[in-house]
Amino acid sequence: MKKGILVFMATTMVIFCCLTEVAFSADYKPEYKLSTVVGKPFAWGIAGERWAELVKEKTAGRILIKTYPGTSLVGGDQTKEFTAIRQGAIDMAIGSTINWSPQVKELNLFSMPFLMPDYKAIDALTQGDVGKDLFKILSEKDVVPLAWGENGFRELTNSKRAIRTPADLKGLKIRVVGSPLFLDTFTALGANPTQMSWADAVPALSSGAVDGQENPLTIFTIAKLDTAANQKNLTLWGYVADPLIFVVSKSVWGTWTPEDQKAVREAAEQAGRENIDAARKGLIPPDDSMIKEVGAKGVNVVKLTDVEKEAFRKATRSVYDKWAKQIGADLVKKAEEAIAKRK
Ligand code: X2X
Repeated sequence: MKKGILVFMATTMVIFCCLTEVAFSADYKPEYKLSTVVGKPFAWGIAGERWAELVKEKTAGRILIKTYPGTSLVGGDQTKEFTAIRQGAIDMAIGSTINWSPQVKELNLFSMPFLMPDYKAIDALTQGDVGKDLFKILSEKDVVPLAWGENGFRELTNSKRAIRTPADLKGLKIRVVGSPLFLDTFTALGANPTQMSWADAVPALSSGAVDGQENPLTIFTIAKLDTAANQKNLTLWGYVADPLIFVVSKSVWGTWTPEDQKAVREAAEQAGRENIDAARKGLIPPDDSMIKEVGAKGVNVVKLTDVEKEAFRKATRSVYDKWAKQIGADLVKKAEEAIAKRK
C-alpha cells in the first residue's frame, strides 16, 4: 500500500515536471530576430553575429538567434527600429543612439556637437551614472538594455573640397541620419543637410545627388566611400560619437528563465566589449593605422587643430543650448560633469 502511494507520488511529480518543462519551452521561439543597421564585415555586424554565437553557446542551444542586417525588418528605415522592437516585430537589436533618438529623446545626448572630446569622455558617460540613467529610461520603454557597444566618432567627408572652417561647408549638400538635431547642426554650419537612411545614402552619394556625409571611419573604409561614393575629402573633427546599445524586447525577455537571461546578458556584455575594441582599432594614438590607411588610398585627410575645432564649436553653440533643453538640462549637466572629471 505504502509502495503504491510512493509510486503514485513519484509518477505525479514526473508528470508535473514534464508539463512545466513543456509549458516553459513552449514560450521559447524556435528563433529570435536580431536587428542591426549594417552586417558583416562592419564591426557592428560582427557584434551581432558574435552576440548570437555566444548566446547559443551559453544557453546550450536553447536560444537561437538569426541576424537581420540592413535594418531589413523595417525595410531599411533605421529610425523605425525602436518602434518595431516595442511592437514585437524585432526581438532584439544592437542599435545606434542616433537611430533610436527620435523615440528616446535623451539619446540625443551623444549627438550634442562637441560634447565628447575623446574616447575617455564616451566611457565617462556610458560606463558611469549617465549610462545607468539612460538604461533606466530605456527599461521604461518596453526594452531590456544589456550592454554598450560603439559605432564611433563621426567624421566628415565630401566629394567637393577640403573642410577646415565652417565657411568651407557653405552650401554643401550633406546626408545626415534621422534625428532633427543633425539638421540643426548642419544648418548652423551653413551646409544644406538632407535626411536619409543608410540604405539610401550610398546611392545618393555615388550619383552626386548629395556631396557629403558623416560616419565613423570603420564604416567609411568598409563601405569604400572613397571609391564607391566619391568621398575624397575627409575632415577629422570628432564632433559627435554614437554608442551602440544591446537590447532585448521586454516581452521576449520575460519568457526566458533567469538562467537564460543571465546568459544573454553576459553574452551581450562580452560582444559589447569586443565591439568597442574593434570600433577603436587604429584610431587611438599611437596606433593611428586606420587614418594612415585612409590617407594611403588617396583621400585628402584634414585633421583639425583645437583652434580650428573651436570655430565649429562656436558656430554650433546655439544648437547645443537648444538641444540641452530638449534632452533635459539635468542629464546634460550630469554628462558635462562626468566628462570634466574623466581620468
Ligand atoms: O546611417 C548611418 O550613418 C549609420 C550606419 O552610421 C547609423 O546607423 C547611425
